[in-house]
Amino acid sequence: MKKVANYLWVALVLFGAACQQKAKEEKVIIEEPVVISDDERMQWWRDAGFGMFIHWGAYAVPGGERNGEICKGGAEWIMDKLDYTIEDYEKEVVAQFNPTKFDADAWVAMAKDAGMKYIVLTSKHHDGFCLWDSEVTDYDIMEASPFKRDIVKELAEACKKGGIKFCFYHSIVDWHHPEAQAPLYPNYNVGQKDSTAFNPEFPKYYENYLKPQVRELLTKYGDIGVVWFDGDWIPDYTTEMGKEMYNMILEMQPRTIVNNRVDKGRNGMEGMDMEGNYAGDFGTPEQEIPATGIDADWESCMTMNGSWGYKPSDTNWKSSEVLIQNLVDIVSKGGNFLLNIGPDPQGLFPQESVERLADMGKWTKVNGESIYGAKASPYDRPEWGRYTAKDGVIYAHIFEWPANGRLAINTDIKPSKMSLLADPGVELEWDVEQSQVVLPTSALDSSATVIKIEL
Ligand code: FHN
Repeated sequence: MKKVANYLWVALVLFGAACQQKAKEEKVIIEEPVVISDDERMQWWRDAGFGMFIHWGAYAVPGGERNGEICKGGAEWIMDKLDYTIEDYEKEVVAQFNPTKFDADAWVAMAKDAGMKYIVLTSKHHDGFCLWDSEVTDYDIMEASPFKRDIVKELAEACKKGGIKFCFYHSIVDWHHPEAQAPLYPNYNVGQKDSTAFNPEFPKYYENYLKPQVRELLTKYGDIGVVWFDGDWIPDYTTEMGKEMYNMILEMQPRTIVNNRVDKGRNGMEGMDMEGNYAGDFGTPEQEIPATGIDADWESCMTMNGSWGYKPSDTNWKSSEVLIQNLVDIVSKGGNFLLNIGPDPQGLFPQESVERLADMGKWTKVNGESIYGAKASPYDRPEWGRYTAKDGVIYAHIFEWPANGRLAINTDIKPSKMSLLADPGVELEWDVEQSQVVLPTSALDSSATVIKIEL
């Protein structure tokens, strides 16, 4: 009987497997379109709070100087500011770009150690030179420079390996592409010289060059966290183009985030959109922090000295303390901080940048709980620093240590427990009458000492 049962069991199992196989062959699996809510798409970025901007390209070779003349402003504008012809720029700058010390893994390690959660690399800046192996042009790292390595590919792979998001900056302005040049201005897009003039060739550049290059960047290098457009100001680029570009990106990678410079809504350097219906997921204040909190998604981008591109003559470096307090100020107002590095022509971060990244990393390792996933608090900004809030906890960031060792906090805050993120084992005394915290005699971190206030 047992043997018969066994045979029967085997027959049943074989029959079941055959039915499953048949069902699979017959079942038409319809891929449901990926529907992701904006909140779901934005969540990692909102929680990240802190990213690295990297302005790097052939402009690192002159470093803002040509025949002894210093380019005013950002060194990445040298082609325009020091009036290179396209031919001279190709010969004197692009053909000399050979950053043999470039090490993507080392860059990612420094970003992670600083507490940065994403990297935005200039794939192409206004000079039009492409840092990836483009099928659309030979004016790229593989053909026009002696380096012949795909920088975008190497950094995208290093980010994936390192577990941080890879994002790219892309300039709408292009001073090299023949169709982007206007007969009205000898060499380049009219946009940066005469913002009223139009370039009749621009629509061809948009269709046959700009969109195809954005498509190939979204096809060749895996998941892209953010597409960070720039150069939205030129009159040739229209809001219709911007909206079409935004939709194209989300069709290709539905989880990608796009800044507001994809369209025409940005209100200058303060970076938020004007009234109206514009594409783009976050505002982009540049070199400034909004005076008050903004109840919308926004990211302040800033340089460490005064130049986005490598500029050794610019020694006006912000201190680590200022950079840490900028990070806290921005997160306390509901924004992200995109802090820039301008690597040198060998592919190395300037030493001043390396030191500041290390200082920020020391601070975020101890106090990151008050930044990542934290938001603006509902309380008025205190004189002595900033509040952030997360999961029912308030974080008080003390920039100025009170001389009397007692910190007046907002009377609406009703603490149940208070401790120092830098010394969590010590519970702080709370003077209910005075609504004051009794502090240690001196600050644990001169940039910002953080108190965790559990309500
Ligand atoms: O012209 C660019 C500049 O070179 C730099 O890339 C900044 C960074 O966002 N954006 C433009 C100036 O607003």
